Amino acid sequence: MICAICLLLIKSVHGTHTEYEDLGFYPQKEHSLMRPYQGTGMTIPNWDIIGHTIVSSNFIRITPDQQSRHGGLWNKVPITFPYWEVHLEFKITGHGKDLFGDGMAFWYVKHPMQPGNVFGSADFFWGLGIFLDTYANQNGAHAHTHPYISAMVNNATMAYDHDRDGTHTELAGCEAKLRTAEHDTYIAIRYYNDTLTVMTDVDGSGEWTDCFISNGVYLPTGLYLGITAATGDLSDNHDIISIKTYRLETPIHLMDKLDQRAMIIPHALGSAHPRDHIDDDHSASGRMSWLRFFFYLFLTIIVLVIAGVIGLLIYQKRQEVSRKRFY
Ligand SMILES: [Ca+2]
Repeated sequence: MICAICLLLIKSVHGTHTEYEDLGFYPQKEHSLMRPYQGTGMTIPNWDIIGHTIVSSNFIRITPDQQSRHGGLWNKVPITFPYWEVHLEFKITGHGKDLFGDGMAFWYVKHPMQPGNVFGSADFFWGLGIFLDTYANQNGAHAHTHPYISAMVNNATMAYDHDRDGTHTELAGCEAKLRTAEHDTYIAIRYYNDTLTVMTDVDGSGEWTDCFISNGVYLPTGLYLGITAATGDLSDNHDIISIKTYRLETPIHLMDKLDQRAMIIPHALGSAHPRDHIDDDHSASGRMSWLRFFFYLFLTIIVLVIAGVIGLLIYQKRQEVSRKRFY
């Protein structure tokens, strides 16, 4: 039974952000992270860190502003509810004026704590990745400029193409001037009713701005939240200040189907199909063999028609000869 209060218009206040949503927002402590980060020991309750990540009293530095660093901050507890919203306060800064990188990623994936080459985490992931890509690897080849935020939904079959900034597999994206020390910067990731919405507040306004809304996004329950970042030849400080996770009201029609949500294979109806050169060659050679087949068929018909005409002429000639002989 849905409690009456859950159906009320709920006002949610997130730091400086004030939102009115026709949704229930239920803060989830075990999926959130706020100062002071550390409990009684050196560990962070419910969170693990890997790589070059360090914890200070004011922020968690996923990578320092040094070359060839990678790090990660991973939630230890899987998300068990279908719909959620995460508000991430982050800061990307560094000594570089024009050249800096590589960026940061937000994850909702099956396998946490796996270092790799996608902003510090493993490729061929199972779930959702949101990339805050500060460096244009393929500069001039995109219709957008960097920093650029993009989303990718993967069922462990696709590779993130770093050299092309992931444009071949991206679900949606937006430009965002998210690299600044001037003011606080935030990103909100909402997954509700199989729709993925990403919003930013990177201009110090305290208001959310839509980055993109993508319908038809299917993500299972039981995956893990994480943040990773990486530097290469170029570098930046990639810092996390806070993570606030909310459970969103589960729609009534899903109440008796919650077990099935865990079985979903991650996919998105709006995803760009990965461009596979081998498949392209196959389809080209497929077209060629069809063309060849029709060419030979046409040639065979011509030959048969000519043979038929010649046969008919020979037959008529013989008939004529035999008639002459008869008379
Ligand atoms: Ca890039």
